[in-house]
Amino acid sequence: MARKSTKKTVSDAVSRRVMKSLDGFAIELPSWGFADTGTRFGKFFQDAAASTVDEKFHDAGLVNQLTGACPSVAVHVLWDFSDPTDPASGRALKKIAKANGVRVGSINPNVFQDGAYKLGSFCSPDPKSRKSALDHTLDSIKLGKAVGSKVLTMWLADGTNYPGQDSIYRRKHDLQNALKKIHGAMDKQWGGSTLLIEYKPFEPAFYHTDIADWGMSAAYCRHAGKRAKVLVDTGHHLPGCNIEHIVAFLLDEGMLGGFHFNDKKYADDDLTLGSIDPYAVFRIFDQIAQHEFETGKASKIEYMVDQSHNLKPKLEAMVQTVCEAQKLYAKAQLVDRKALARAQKQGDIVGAEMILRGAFDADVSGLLGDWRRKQGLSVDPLVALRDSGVVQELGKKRAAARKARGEVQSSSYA
Ligand code: PSV
Ligand code: MN
Repeated sequence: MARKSTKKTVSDAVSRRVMKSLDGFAIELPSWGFADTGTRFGKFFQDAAASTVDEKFHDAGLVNQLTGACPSVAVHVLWDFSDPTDPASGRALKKIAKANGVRVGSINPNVFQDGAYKLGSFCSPDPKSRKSALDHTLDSIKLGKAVGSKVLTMWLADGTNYPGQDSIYRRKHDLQNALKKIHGAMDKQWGGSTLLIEYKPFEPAFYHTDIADWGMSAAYCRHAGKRAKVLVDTGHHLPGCNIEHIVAFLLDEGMLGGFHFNDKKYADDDLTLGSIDPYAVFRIFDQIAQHEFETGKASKIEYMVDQSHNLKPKLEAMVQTVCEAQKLYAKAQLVDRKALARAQKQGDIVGAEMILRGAFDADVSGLLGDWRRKQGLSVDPLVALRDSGVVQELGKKRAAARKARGEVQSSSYA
């Protein structure tokens, strides 16, 4: 079987199907992805980085305008709400989102930053810290309702640094109880909402992490209740981990809730999607499309970006990631599922792999260009952004505004 180029082989019917599936492919942007971030060794500031909530939403709105694929923005409760205990601040944020042509998406409580969480949040040995984490999350649920969001995303930094530091059993039970209460509050107050539980193998905890992998996350979801689902942050896996297998397994269990997209060379969420291993991202989308093919129905999956990209210009990094996600998603829709099933049945390993590789290697730029033209967008949003000079303009404006506010954080690089 010769490998064929899509330009010649994609029929009108396939291209219509891919275009239709792109219509339904939305990716949420993280408000924090537009602000300056750093590493524990320091921060490198960018003149054009957003430093206010208005600026974050402005930038998210711009990425949505350029890509046509990002209608919502994930928010971090302590970083984005003027008063996290007051639902009125949620209503104010809703207005800011609307003014920028987007809406508020998933709500991320912050139970990792405060000194009270030094030994953990819901798992802390200190009941006061556990209570403070729960109170904050219950407030976050009220905010979620006030902004009209439907998703609460929980990520905990909880864990220990040394063997013997704490009882893993006690911590597990306290976390189960807290998640049950959170789920109960969502049930009562926030109809139709989903609780996403994220996992991470290490950092900031370096001996054990209370939700270290997808299996633990799924177990906590089951303890919490039906609306709890697993969130897969692509960066949060140890090297060599087969993420698409996890995705397929969770889908089959009805436990996959969503993604935080990014890439990594080692382990964490610092690089832009597909910058290291685009084939791995394609294989994730392939499993999702395969699940749809086998079950005849699409699963509800929240696609979100969560990447630190501390050196790339924020807006460019974000547009790059969204375009990369669309490209790899489109390629996965090209897999000839019936031919793949035949090859699998015959034990034709090479033939089956060629079907996948053929789709991955296919040139979908024409298809994506057609889709974008149909939406009235530029065929290459990244080039459009770079040609517009908007990053430089924002850099000048924001650097001047910071100076006027007396903030000294200019970088020698824009
Ligand atoms: C933690 O590393 C994480 O992936 C969680 O999703 C947080 O909400 C986010 O990053 C904060 O930067
Ligand atoms: Mn994440």
